[in-house]
Order: sequence, then C-alpha cells, then structure tokens
Amino acid sequence: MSFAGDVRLGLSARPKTLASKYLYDDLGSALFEVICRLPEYYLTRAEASILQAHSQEIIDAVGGTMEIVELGSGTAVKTRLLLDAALKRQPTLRYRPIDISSSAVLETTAALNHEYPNIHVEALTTDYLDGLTRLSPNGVARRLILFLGSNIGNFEPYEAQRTLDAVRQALRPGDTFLVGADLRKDRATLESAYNDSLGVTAAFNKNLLLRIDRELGGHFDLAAWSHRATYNEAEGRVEMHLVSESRQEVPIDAIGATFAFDKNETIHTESSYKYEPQQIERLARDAGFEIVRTWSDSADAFGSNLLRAV
Ligand code: AVI
Repeated sequence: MSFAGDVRLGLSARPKTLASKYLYDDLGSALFEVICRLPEYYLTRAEASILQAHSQEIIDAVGGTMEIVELGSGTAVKTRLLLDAALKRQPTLRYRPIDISSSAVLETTAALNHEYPNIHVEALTTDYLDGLTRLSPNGVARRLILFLGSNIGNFEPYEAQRTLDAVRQALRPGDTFLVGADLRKDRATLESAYNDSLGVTAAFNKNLLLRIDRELGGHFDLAAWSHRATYNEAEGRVEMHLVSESRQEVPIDAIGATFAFDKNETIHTESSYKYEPQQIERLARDAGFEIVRTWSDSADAFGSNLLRAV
C-alpha cells in the first residue's frame, strides 16, 4: 500500500492511526538518531553496554565460522562490536544488512567497505520479510541474524511472531538469532524515555504530520497538535499519539479528502512493546528456537537474547 493509501485508511479509521514506519523519512531518521543520545532514552545505551561487555561471549556462543545478517542496517557502534568480535575468530566475514531504506544501506556499505577490508558487505534493499527469503545459501558457514535496538517492540505481537517465524525459515538447525528487547519496568522510567525534556520525541512524532504536508499536500498546522506518550500497562506498551488541540478539519490534496478531528481526538502513531522474559521465551519456542542465553545491563532495563534454531 502507498503512503497516500495508508494515510487515507488510517485517518478514516476509529480510533485514527498512522503506521510507525512512516516516522522514518530523512528528517525522522535524523531525529531518531538524536533520540538515541538523549539522557532519558536509556534503550540504546543499555544495549550498547551489554554488547561492549559481552560481544565476544555472544560470538563465541554462536560458534564456528559464521556470516552475519542484520535486519536494519547498523551503521552504529553496536553492530561493529559484534563484527569485531567475529573477526577475532575468523579472517574474513560476510555481512548482509537488510533495510528498506536505500540511503541507509548505501551508507553502511560504503563505511564498512572503507573501514574493514576483511568484511564483504552484501546489502539487500528491501523489507525484512522479503530480504529473509532472498538470502542466498551460506555454504558451511553458520548464519547469525541480528535484530537490535528493540525494533521488535514496534511490531504488534502477531507481527513479532511472524518475523520470528520468517527468521527461523532463513536458518538451519544450530544457526542463531540475536534479538534485543526492552523490558517491562516502572511507568516513570518508560514515560520519561518517550517524553524527553528537550522535546525531540515530540518533534519526531509531529514530523509525521509535516511529512504528510510535504509529500501529500496536507494542511496540518503543527501548532494545533501536541505529542503524548503514555504507558498502557494492560497491553505492556508505550503508545505515542498526536493530540488535536482543537476541533479542526484538515484537507490533504493528494488524497482529495478532508479529515475532521474533534478536540482531544488522537492519532495513534506508534506502539513500543516492553517484554517480560517469559514472553520472549514463548515467542522463541513457538517459532522453533531455544534460548541459549540472555544478557542484560546493570539496571536490568534491556535484554539481548541469543536464540538457537532447533
Ligand atoms: C525504533 N524503536 C525501537 C524506538 C522505540 O523505542 O520504540 C522508536 C522510538 N519512538 C520514540 N522514541 C523512540
């Protein structure tokens, strides 16, 4: 479905909703990079601290000669820690990032080719599910698939299960999957991570309206909208919403329609699920994995789970 088609459907639905994947245009991706550096947004630092302390242990637990596939294209520190650890065990390495964004894939490929003469980067520009079916056979090497950053948390539970099933299909028994997941914790910590004091997360959220204005000829007035992120404890997820500050009507030229919003009506723009360890275990088991080991940071905020295909 196109952006215009999804916007038409989402703004016609009750309650109104827009898919979180649309948060990541160039400006949205740049804002997300900033979010990862905010004092309140503990996720990135927690996962980086786990990988800083345990990359070699993780790679040793994978065992054998391996190739590494990543869902998303990790330009950042975290992936490099694992690549470095793998290169301590083998002289060369094939690394296959899968990302829908061609600019992200190109940047990663260029940077890694420049820095690591012993890494052969073979990028796939497509969505995860398609990319997983298009991986070529990996000979005798073990395959390690990475899914970092708690990106799994932005999937609805059924989508998370479907992704794990697809990952399992791309692996042979004995191959491994490293998945990072943010853990359930107190409301105050969670809500402050998504309501930072600089207002970057608010800008990240509101950029979705700007994107509709830019790409679809929308007429959203940003001053009439505010950002809200709350922990829905029953569902175990932080929800991001855009809240209409007044009763208003917004035309979107490319859709040829006008959408009406009541005062305080919201558009649900993202869910970020927080996991209990047993939920990860169940997801893993149902997809045909066993948990080799879970590493967490000193505050037990985040888990890095190494799963092995059975
Ligand atoms: C990318 N993803 C794991 C982030 C999260 O925490 O759910 C996206 C994000 N949304 C607001 N802040 C960060």
